[in-house]
Amino acid sequence: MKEILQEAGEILRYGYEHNKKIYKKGRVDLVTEYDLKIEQFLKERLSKQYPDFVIVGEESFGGVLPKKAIFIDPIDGTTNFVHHIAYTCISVGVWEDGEPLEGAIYNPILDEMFYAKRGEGAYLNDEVISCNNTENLIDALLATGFPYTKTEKGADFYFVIETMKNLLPYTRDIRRLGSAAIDLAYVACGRFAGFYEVNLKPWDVAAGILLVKEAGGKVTNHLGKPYKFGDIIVASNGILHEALLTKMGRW
Ligand code: 2AM
Ligand code: CA
Ligand code: CA
Ligand code: CA
Repeated sequence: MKEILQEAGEILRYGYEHNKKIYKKGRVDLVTEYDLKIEQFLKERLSKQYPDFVIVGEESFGGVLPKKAIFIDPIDGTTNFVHHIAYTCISVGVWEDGEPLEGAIYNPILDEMFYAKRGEGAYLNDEVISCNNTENLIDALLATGFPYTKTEKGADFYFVIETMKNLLPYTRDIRRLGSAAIDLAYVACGRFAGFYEVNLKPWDVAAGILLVKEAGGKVTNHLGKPYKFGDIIVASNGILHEALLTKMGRW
């Protein structure tokens, strides 16, 4: 899997340095020719390597979640990719019966390969990684993301504003890097103490969830219940998970 992501990373790195066709899927939702190219490349390579699994990719999702699925996000952080900001990656997560088995997140710009296999720990460029030991929110650097529906005063928008109001004064700071997969990888390697976001899709989190768990952290929904795709996601080093949930507010 790591070799496949490394090869896909070469396509991403080339696109990052060159002019590219950019399409709008929505008002602020971008897709480039490289999202499509990388998804195609991953589909071909992964379907040979994992013949029993159905590949579910952001740019070709049909609406059904198979029992044995490989969730791929060919470029997570497309807006960063387009604006030449280095927080952009390829994310691949292998799941069976609602449980993650294997996951990799590769940022080819920084050449950082995050990898985890169930029961075998989490790695960054072949070194073992673990979540940090931050105990108090006031010492915690957190990450979050904003949903696409940010102009409406709908539930998602309200969630963003309210959680920011509840958390920001009580933390070291909150980052918004623009790639949910990288945010989760950074919780796994201890750069962030926690991460939360509303309205993410399976391919955004499929690899990152396993990384955080294998690195000793915790992933739940906003109520502290086991995370299911579609829930608000809350990931942390585990130690400050309850404090984070409490301060966020129970939605
Ligand atoms: P994507 O790049 O694969 O679409 C972070 O909030 C998440 O939202 C990212 O994982 C990213 O996934 C997606 N995203 C990208 N551009 C966005 C935008 N302009 N507004 C909101 N979310 C965006
Ligand atoms: Ca997208
Ligand atoms: Ca994504
Ligand atoms: Ca994407």
